[in-house]
Amino acid sequence: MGHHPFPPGFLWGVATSAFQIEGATRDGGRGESVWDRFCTQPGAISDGSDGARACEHFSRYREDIALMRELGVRSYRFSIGWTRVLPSGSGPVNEAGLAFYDRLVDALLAAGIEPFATLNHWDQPQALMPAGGWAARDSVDRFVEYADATSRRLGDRVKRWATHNEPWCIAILGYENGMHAPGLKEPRKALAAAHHLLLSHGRSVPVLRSNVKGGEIGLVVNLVPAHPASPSEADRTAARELDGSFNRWFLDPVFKGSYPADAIDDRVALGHLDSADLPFVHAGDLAQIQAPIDFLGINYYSRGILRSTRVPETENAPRTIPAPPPEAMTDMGWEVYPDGLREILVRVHQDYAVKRLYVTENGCAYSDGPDSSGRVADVRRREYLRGHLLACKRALDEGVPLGGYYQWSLLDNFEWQFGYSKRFGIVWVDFETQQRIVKDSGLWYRDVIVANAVDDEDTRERALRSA
Ligand code: IFM
Repeated sequence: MGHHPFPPGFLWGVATSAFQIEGATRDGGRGESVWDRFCTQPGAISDGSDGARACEHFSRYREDIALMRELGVRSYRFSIGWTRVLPSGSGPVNEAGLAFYDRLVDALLAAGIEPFATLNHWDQPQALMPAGGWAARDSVDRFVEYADATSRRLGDRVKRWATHNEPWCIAILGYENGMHAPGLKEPRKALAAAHHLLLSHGRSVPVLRSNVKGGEIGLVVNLVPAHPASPSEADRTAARELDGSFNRWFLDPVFKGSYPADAIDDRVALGHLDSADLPFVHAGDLAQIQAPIDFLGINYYSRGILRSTRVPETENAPRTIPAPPPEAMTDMGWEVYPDGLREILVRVHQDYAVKRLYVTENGCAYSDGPDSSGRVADVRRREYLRGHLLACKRALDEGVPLGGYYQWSLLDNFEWQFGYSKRFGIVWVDFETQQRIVKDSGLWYRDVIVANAVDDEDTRERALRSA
């Protein structure tokens, strides 16, 4: 049996986001966000729910910090609700909103937990939508204004800041697929939105640096290892295309100062661009996007297996990819594939030479709830976490400068278009009573943190088997 120690000082964390847990969407002067509005669209959220109550973290944050303390987490990655700070997207800041984050940060520090703030976890002010939301260049200035106001206030205590969370999701799911707020299906706008997200990131880096003395500033992206379903050229092309549109479209501008040429050609071929001249890119933008950052946060959940649909089925049969066995799937229908995390960490390290990497999200949805004794025996989540932590360890052994791991998520919460039907927490939440119960996976994570190490196998189970 293997015992795998992690480096001293490795940051063991948990992550959440404002809209998914805070609730109190009409309290404390908060303004409407694009997700508040999206939730009112019939059919947008599968269980018809919204973020109005969520986990009531806005009033229960002290209880949640006590839970984190019990679990021994060293760092808490949360997001600031943009519309708590700037209810109408610009103009005077809402003192009550900033005061909430003051209290949260002070309570975290008093509990010995390092705060890690993300500025934009998808909740852009609805007031910016008439101008076009992220598809409009004006959003860049509005975001920098927000980053400035927030970091001026909290920068003396919060030392780790991410600008955006998963710009791919905001731009593509929000503006191209219509699955997320604001629910548009306009690929051209999606590409403009992606650019404005990246530009607002780059433009706020120097602002954050000047407001956060001795801070670490970065960006959080979700990445997917793209594997061809077969060695055929067509499938390899499909994998390259996904890698280009999903991964490199967001990494290359930040670290290389350019968009990937092959992925631009793919978009031209799809009719999403008229030519390789990107109309939304102005002179000087890419240099600003390339502002040096201190870390990249990587969110990893699963891999993609790509089968081309562009060649006749006879040449590339069978068309469909055999589904992994049910035990290898989470409730999201995502394959459990831990080595993809090692692969993506090593690849980013090799291709982009980032100073420091964090796994800023990793976790799984499983519906396990309390048994008659009140225990939540979520063995599948524990094994998911073990597999992915061992993948982190292999990446560290391969020289990746990995500084920490943030489990997604501390609490079961509002899972966007799936409402409360998908449970990602290591803490179970009864959304009626707001009772919290630490799941077995949470207790296991606590032991990992204490040991600063992960074992290949559960020692208690092994002892029981050999008894
Ligand atoms: O819940 C989300 C989170 O908000 C962003 N990353 C993926 C998680 C699971 O879908």
